[in-house]
Amino acid sequence: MKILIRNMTSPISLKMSLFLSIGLALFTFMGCKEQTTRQAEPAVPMAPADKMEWWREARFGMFIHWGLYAIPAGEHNGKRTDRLGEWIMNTLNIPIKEYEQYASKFNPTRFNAEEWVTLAKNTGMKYLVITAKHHDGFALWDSKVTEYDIMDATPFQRDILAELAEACEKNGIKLCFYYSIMDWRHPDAQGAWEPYYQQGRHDGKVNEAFPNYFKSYLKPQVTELISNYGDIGVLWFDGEWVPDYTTEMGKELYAEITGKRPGLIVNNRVDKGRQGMQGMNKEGDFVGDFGTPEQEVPGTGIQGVDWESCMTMNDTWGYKHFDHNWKSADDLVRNLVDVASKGGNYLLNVGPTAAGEIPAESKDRLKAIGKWMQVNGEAIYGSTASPFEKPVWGRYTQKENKVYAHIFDWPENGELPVDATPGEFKTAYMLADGPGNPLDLETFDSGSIVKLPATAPGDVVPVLVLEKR
Ligand code: FHN
Repeated sequence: MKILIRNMTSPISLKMSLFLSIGLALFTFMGCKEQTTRQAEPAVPMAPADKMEWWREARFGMFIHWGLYAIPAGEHNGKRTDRLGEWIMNTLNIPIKEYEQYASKFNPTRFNAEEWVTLAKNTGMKYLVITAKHHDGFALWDSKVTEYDIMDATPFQRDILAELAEACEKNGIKLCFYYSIMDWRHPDAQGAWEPYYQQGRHDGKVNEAFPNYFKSYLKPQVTELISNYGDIGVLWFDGEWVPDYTTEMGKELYAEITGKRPGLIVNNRVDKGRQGMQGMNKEGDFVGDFGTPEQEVPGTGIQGVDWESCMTMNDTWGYKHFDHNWKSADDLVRNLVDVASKGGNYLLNVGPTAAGEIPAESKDRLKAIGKWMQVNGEAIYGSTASPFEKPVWGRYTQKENKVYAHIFDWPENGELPVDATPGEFKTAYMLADGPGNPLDLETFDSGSIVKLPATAPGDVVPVLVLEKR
């Protein structure tokens, strides 16, 4: 059975809204009836018409992997990990007590929420997903269910998430939180036989204590995140693969979260929906509002559901001081276009340093992308997947009465073959030049040719607009 990921026609969303409206009606009735005995509970606000609207319009967001792992930055006691920076506790088998020492050293005095948020905004990103708690269990906010957090365990003692919430609110950026279900520190979340879970190394024994971690720690922390930081946009779960976390827990968590915050978007990793593949598992009924292919752009997108491809700029999510394998800004722009041409969102990662700075290499790339987005953002925001097959020279996106041709390879003869039925398009022009500079558009039975300007513009991916009649 197809995955019941939320979309406008999926039974789950129709059932959910029916359930919510009956629930709301009952709630209101009961509230009135008992008005004399107690103040009616505030009715659960209904999800907006479609909670995904802002997300589909946004198309482009910033992922931030930041935590204690930025201190070792890939190297602990002189030993380097060749894996992900944020996995160092696990890949170098650092005992919990030893790793915890990093908390007393976490003092990111150069952290400036306004700087990070305006960098995302100037890049053309519309939302920001930060690792509130990654697998190591350290909380970047003042959590009431643990001392292992930024306020109680570090000399920094500032609520990072609160500062980001203020900066996001001020700059019109949607703040979103990443939360890891897997927790290498909490005593009830450990594998039955080893201090940490490793993919595929769980011995199959059920960890009887895990439900307690789920109920008395994970849920209260999630409630803190969705209640204390204003109008957050997305709850981005991860680490769902641990065997002790069940699809029943996922469904329970999804229902509780969306019951409290009907407008909140939750990714498919709240459940077991991506098992076996990074994208969407078409088997079984899983909950979640969008699919999460990672470090890849699915060849033809993921049909029929919302999805977001998350990607690093080098090879690690969390900062590693010796990872210099940076993707070029041009490649990052082409990735963004590729994802949008298939109807997806692009979540591009930065891994700030222990001092609280986004690496210069990341900032340089973000500035270059921002320059491209300033000219061509119209072809990305609110766009939907190409109406045509992928052309040899680039990609298409579409929005309202326009098709956008993103030109990766400028034709030497200046003639761009475009898919079109005779008479489909009334005009063609370079987005950068505007409709006042129309180009010759010749239509034949087999398609159309646009005569491009003699020299390719300097832009990494020039965009041609084809306007429908
Ligand atoms: O294990 C994590 C990893 O550290 C990183 O957070 C990525 C980002 O999506 N998610 C998991 C791997 O799938």
